[in-house]
Amino acid sequence: MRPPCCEKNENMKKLAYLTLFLCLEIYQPLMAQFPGAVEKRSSITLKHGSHRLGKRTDAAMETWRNYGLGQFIHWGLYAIPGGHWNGKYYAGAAEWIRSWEGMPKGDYDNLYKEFNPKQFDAKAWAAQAKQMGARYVIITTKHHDGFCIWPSKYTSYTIANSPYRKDALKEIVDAYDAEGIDVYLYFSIIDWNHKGYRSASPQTIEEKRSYEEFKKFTANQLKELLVNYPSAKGLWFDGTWDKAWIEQTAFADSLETELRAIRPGLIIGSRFRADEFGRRHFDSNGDLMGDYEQGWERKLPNTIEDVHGNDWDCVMTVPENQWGYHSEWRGHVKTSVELIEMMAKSVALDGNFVLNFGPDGQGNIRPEETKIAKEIGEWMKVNNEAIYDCGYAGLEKQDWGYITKSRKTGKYYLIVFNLPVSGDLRIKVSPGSGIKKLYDLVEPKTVYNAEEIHRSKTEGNEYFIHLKDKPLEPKVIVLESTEKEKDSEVLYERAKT
Ligand code: FHN
Repeated sequence: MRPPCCEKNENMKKLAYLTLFLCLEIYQPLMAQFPGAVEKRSSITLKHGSHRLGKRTDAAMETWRNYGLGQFIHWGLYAIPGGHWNGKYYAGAAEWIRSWEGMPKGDYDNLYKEFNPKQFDAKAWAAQAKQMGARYVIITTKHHDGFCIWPSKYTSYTIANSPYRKDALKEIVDAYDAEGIDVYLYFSIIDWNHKGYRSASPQTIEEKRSYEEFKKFTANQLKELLVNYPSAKGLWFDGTWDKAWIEQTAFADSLETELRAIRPGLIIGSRFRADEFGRRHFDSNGDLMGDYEQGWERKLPNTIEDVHGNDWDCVMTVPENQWGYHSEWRGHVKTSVELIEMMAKSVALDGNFVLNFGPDGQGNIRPEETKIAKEIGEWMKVNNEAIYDCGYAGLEKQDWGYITKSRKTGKYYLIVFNLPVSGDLRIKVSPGSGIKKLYDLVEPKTVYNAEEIHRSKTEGNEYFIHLKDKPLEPKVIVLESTEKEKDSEVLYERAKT
């Protein structure tokens, strides 16, 4: 006879096996039926989580979504040392030089006395951005060093106290507005110049008191920016990863509400605040916090699944990791073709691509960046239709490049970067639809032979487009598709699978 405790253990084991069996039997076929199905997310009641599920559909956000290409500008005191100080080369990001070991903090903090960019011409910057094809700009109003390029009344560490004296931010906003380029204000929550700022959680009464002052200061500056620059369309936040800031859940949430009330339609990304469990970008239920995902910095998603149906932007540097001006770029410097490819990939995956520029201490945009802007601009001049107002096409990704689709006309754009040795571009259209017309975007007279293409059609709704010559630059082919064919054909297609 077995002791009762062993019997109990046996029963427990049986129950566990039965549960596992039932799970595998029921759950697996269910998941196989819905391959895209995500396991059920938790649904914690959150006070400071996401305030909206799904994409924003208002006009301001529609405009944002359709930009395609933007420009980022990092410009501040760090442009003066440009990655060097007292003959020493600092390899790290130039805009962080104040914090690099060996850099005398006092020297840096006095640089504002030298900030006098004699060659700064906001109109020339804006004209160059326009020529490149940028439809929005994100400008650093204040980076981590705390120096403000607008005359903030809440600190003396501003451009008003530099020899330049004038409001550079206003000059920039006015110049970009005049070119029809929407302006977004970059703002760093990290502020190395403010006494109350700290990265670790405040502990003592004094630390807590001064951090409260810092919070008030931050709120005042943000409201000041929105009031002083009423045409700005949004705020681009940075430096929000500190523990001290993450803990300010309720404060940041209510500040965001206040900022949105000041400027209806204001666009804020996912980098501003954390939920009550300290989760950033996505709250504890996995929902996006903010109007678009702001986590794609110097990297791109690979598949449409990676962006979870959200809006997003990618911010990219030309060299490896330099945002502010560094007089000596080392390592790989991206070419315009590489950057065009990143832009095409971003748009094909429903995002915007934002290219960074770091003007020098005199206000000049460096020649390498000017060259790249010019080359991208030349490509955009003739191919912008494949980028502007476009997004994910819903078609299978192909190795030769990227496919975008106009949200306005429904046309598809095949952006070719790597022509296969066969010279054939494979394209798989949606079930039930076909190809009405195919032609080169640049030379619309080059229409591809419809009959030939139709003859190439496979059972899997794939077509093969033969290109005689290898394109010398990223080439765009426009595909106009037929409306969905008769229902019976669609059903037939489906029945075969
Ligand atoms: O630390 C900054 C960095 O200097 C730069 O401003 C980038 C731009 O997205 N953001 C921070 C790092 O995430």
